[in-house]
This record gives sequence, C-alpha cells and structure tokens, in this order.
Amino acid sequence: MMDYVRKAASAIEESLGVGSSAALVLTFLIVLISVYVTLQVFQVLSGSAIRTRRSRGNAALLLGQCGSGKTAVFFRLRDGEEVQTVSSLSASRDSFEIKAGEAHDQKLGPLEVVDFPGHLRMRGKANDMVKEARCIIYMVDAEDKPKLKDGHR
Ligand SMILES: Nc1nc2c(ncn2[C@@H]2O[C@H](COP(=O)(O)OP(=O)(O)OP(=O)(O)O)[C@@H](O)[C@H]2O)c(=O)[nH]1
Ligand SMILES: [Mg+2]
Repeated sequence: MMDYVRKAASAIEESLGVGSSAALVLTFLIVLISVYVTLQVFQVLSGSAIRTRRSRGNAALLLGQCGSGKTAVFFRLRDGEEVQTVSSLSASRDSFEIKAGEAHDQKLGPLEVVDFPGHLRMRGKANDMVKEARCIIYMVDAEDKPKLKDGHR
C-alpha cells in the first residue's frame, strides 16, 4: 500500500514539478478523497435499497368507493361465504390462505389482505396503508354509473 502511495507520489512529483513532500501530501489527499467518495456512494446505494424495501409491504390492499364490495370480497376470500355488510368504518386485515384453481382445491398464500373503507373520512389514512401494500385491488361497482365516473377521486 505504502509502496503504491510512494510510486504515485513520485509520479505526481515529476508531472507537476512540485517538491517530494508536497507530492506525498497530495497523494494522501487523493487517497482520502477517493475512500470518502466510495463510502458515500455505498451509503447512498444501500440507503436507497433499504428505503425501497421498506416502502413496500406484503399486503393485498382492497381500495375503492363505498359500496363497491370490498368487505364482501374480503369475507368471500377468507371464509368463502356471502355476508351481509354495512359500510365499514375501520379497516379489517387478516392473513389467510386463499382457495384457488377451478375446483378451489389449490391454496395461495397465506396472504395478508386489508379491506380499507371507502369512506371519504378515511381517504387520508389510505396513503399510509399503500406503503404496506404489495398490490392494490381497486374495486368499482359496475352498476353504479355516477360513481364510476368519479372513481379517480
Ligand atoms: N349483487 C351483488 N351485490 C354485492 C356484490 N358485492 C357486494 N355486494 C353488496 O354491495 C353492498 C356493499 O358491499 P360492501 O362489501 O359492504 O362494500 P364496501 O366496498 O366494503 O363499502 P365500504 O365499507 O363502505 O367502503 C353490500 O350490500 C353487499 O352485499 C356482488 O358481487 N353482487
Ligand atoms: Mg366495507
């Protein structure tokens, strides 16, 4: 290592025409700066990797307007039954296996499913929920034409 530094220092000494001690100091400075830059680059790279991993959860998030059938789908997936629902006021989340395949004989998961209320009051909180989601299932009621139009809100 010191050998390389000395060689680099004498190269700098020759090319810049500075004294040998000045060349040595310059070489050390260059080494220090490159180490610093490398460390910074590593930090930025690993930092962004951690952030992207954190910004995504593992849940399947059900979003959509009031009455579009999110809670109905949630219980259909979990218990395989039709339920009578009322407009939800809080999110329900559960981790379960989902029956798949034509004969419902295969299993998917376990998968965490979140049924998030469509009520306007809860919209702000939906953003926090999105961070925990791996995928979003946005539901619309195809029968309700006026609501379909403002579905983007
Ligand atoms: N006919 C029919 N009715 C459905 C279907 N899915 C849901 N519903 C009914 O639509 C109504 C609203 O469904 P919910 O699942 O409560 O709607 P939601 O999206 O959870 O609504 P919020 O909790 O208010 O955000 C209920 O009366 C359900 O029984 C469907 O596929 N067909
Ligand atoms: Mg609901």
